[in-house]
Amino acid sequence: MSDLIIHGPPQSSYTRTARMVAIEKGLPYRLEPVEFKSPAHLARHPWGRVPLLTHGDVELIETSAIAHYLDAIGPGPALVPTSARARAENEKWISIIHCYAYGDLVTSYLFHYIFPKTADKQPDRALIERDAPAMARDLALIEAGFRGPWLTGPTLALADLFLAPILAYVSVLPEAAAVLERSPNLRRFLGQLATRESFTATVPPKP
Ligand SMILES: N[C@@H](CCC(=O)N[C@@H](CS)C(=O)NCC(=O)O)C(=O)O
Repeated sequence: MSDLIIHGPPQSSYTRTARMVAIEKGLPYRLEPVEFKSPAHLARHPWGRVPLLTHGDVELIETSAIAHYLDAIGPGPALVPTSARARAENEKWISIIHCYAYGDLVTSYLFHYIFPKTADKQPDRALIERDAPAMARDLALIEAGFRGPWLTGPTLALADLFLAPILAYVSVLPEAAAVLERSPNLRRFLGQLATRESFTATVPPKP
């Protein structure tokens, strides 16, 4: 089989999703860095995002496409549920994470902590207080949506691997930790992840 290369930094939550899918599917891969917004990067991804995937003559962008490709080629257990309802819910959660939750949890809330724009480089409390309610609302909706130990039911699915990196990132921050205290499904979910190689082998380095 051709080398499988996932291009992206280990801090990137979407790159972590692609790596987790590869590991869950039993696919050896290599992680390669990307020179962000370089001509080579923009030639592969005109919007300048990560991850990218190279597998022989297959070149892919967009994490959902990458994840579905890896699910189709890997020998590990299927990560797309079989029942019509769970299949649709898997796509629903992936779409919700792309369209709403990634923005609310990561680029709004989390980024106030890891990329503070204040002169003293301390998190801006006013911005955190402004954006924490959307993060809390999203986590509450996800908590209420669990259909079993995993988001879509009894088995791990792609949607779980989109949720895992962003939930892990925010779970250590105080406003999100307070939501988790009243969210047994999300806490159990984090506990289950902690036992999986796909999660432990992809822990991002400290910012
Ligand atoms: N729709 C893209 C989103 C990927 C994405 O936003 N990745 C982040 C890193 S987790 C990124 O590349 N950020 C760089 C930027 O926004 O300039 C996908 O699903 O792959």
